[in-house]
Amino acid sequence: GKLMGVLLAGMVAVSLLAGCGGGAAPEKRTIKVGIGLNEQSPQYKGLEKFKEIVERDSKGRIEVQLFASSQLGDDTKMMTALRAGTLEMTCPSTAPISGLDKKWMVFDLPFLFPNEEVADKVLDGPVGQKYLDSLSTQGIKGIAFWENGYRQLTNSKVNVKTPADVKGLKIRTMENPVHLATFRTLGANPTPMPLGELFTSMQQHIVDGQENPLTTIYLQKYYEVQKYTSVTNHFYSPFVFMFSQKIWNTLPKEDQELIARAGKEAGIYQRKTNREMMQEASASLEKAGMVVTRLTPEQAQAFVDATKDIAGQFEAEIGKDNVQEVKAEIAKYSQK
Ligand code: TF8
Repeated sequence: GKLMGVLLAGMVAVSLLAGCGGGAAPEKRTIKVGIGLNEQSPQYKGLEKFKEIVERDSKGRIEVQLFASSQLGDDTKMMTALRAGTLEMTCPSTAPISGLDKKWMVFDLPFLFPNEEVADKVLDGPVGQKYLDSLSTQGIKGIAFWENGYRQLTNSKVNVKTPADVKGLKIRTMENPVHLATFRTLGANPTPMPLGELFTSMQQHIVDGQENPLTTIYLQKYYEVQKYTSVTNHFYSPFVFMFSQKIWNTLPKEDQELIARAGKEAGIYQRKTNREMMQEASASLEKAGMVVTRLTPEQAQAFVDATKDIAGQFEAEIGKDNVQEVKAEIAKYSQK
């Protein structure tokens, strides 16, 4: 009776003290995450997994709020918000990261990664980690590489099978010098613009085409305004799941660890989902009325040959060592 009461009171006092002292119980907090793609995308499915893990493992103490479809701005704008500390997280392609640090252009060189398994090994290995870590000098905490994936070319005018077919086409690209140079080399007229403006631009024939992974072409309904998809695999786009360094620095270590772990785990799920959904996308596009063209090995090789000088052209800007290092990693993981 009485003794129990005294003991309980003592325990309450101790836990209250602990709550106020140096080892403060972590506060409640909200993490906002913005992305460019819509809620059907594999990217969003990855975010839902992230939310599930963080909310479960923090027992609801951390709430994760998701914003799709460029509601919070395009990739570049969201990265600016991360750097300013006004948004916690986003997940851009590597392409716009080159606006902060040119060495990131290395991942967007044409026909760089031979397959997804090698991309995983390079990006999840020490070299990928080095790139993630280097973002801290830009005010960004790199959490993990996720996958946007191999990019394919769509347009409303011609069934593209060879580099010559691309000539004169107005193609929307991301804002990345390597992407622009690659399409210029192919004879296209590349026009960079944010993804949020793309659908309307194609509808109004401001551009003839664009390039994105098959899932995006399908889930963003580009088939409504595009006739031809050519499976060119010309770039492999990694995503980078990232956090505001400014906000990160205010988090207790246990929250940092939870977020980093959840971001990596969600990334494994996101890549898997991405690859599964990619399997269906081609048939779905055909059902929706698009002509989907798979290139013969000779046709595919013609695109590789036409863009083979791009890496050399950007070697100085990216840094010769950086290009060599990434290429050596790819070579290492490619042989088996
Ligand atoms: C693009 C990219 C985008 C993604 C997304 C906005 O073409 O592929 O779909 O970066 O987060 O802009």
